[in-house]
Amino acid sequence: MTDKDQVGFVTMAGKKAEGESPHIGVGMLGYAFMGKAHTNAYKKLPYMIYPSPAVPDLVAISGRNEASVSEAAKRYGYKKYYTDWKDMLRDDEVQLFDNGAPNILHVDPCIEAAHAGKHIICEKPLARNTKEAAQMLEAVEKAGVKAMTAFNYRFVPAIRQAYELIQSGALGEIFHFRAQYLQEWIVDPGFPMTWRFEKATAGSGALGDLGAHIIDLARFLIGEPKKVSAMTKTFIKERPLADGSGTGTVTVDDAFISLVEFENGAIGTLEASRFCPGRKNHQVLEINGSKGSLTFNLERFNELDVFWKDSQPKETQGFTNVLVSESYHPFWENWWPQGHIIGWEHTFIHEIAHLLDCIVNDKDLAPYAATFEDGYKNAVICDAILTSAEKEKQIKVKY
Ligand code: SOE
Repeated sequence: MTDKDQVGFVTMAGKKAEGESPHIGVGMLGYAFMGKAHTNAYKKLPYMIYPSPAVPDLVAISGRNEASVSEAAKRYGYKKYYTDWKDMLRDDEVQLFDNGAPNILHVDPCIEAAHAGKHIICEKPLARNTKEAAQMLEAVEKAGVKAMTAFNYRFVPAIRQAYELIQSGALGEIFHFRAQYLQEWIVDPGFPMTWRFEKATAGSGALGDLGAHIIDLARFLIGEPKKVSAMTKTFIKERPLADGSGTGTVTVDDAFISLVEFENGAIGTLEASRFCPGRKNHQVLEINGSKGSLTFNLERFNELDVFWKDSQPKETQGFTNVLVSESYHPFWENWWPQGHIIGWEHTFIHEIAHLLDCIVNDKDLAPYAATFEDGYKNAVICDAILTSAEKEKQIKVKY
């Protein structure tokens, strides 16, 4: 028996021959946007990340509608399909549960998966609120499974590079973290009701959908927030129902803006909205420290702008645009020659490769990936932002 065999769940993984990557059976819930993005990563990973920490086997996919889920199984290459996620979680071939379902379907399936001893990757936001997130965290801690919250932007090479620079002290004392996550796709009042517009199904609106990402990046890059004060706004309160039978009431925020004070003394702003015509997937970060500044724009995925205060004569000082695509940049050892750029889909490959490595080699997901604890803390901050907006006062973040 090797050391790896002792690591509980790894014993469940298929092949163990010398020099051969173990196999891990994947069970996916949901087949829409995130189901597709994650499946794409499982398929590419074994031949792009070499040697792959593990080879994902697409065991099963689940969803309520049999016609759609069977078609998805065929299209994506899953061996089986289930119309009830509970049946999928009873399948012994499934070792890793991937939850790409709408927010309302995060809590029960993840808790059930933990009880069944499956490792988990769950889409963000981890839960609709703090209470659910706490239950999920407790379940995975008790089960001792690896549990990742899929905050994929931690796996953008330029963002990991920013993390490394900040950790090394290159930016000095951090004064500011400023982030916006702006999109345009619901500005049309004719855009129909979906689960994303109801508190009961989504938890929150732009806050949980987009804000959760920049909250996670703030915690990853800068540290823990101490206090928040915020404003939320719902611009369009009634939307047409998708079946044309009338209108439904929007019960979540369309946008939020928050001021944040961090434990380390930095201050910042966070803003998210899906009402910004012209902004497609505009996630912009700026970090200012005593020795320099960094800025990143998701729509310029491969680039990081840096300014070093004392590195040049003042006459030629300015922001430098760095193309993050060298073999020595984070994640790049597996990709193309310099300048042959990568994109959004690759964040999922990096994220899942890390998860598989942590599963088969019993490593910690933190600090590089968001755990369920990070997902829980994120939910606490989202709830603090909502409370602040509702009560019109500053709220202390208490985990
Ligand atoms: C839609 O607003 C969305 O797809 C989010 O749900 C994702 O989390 C984000 O990465 C991109 O935008």
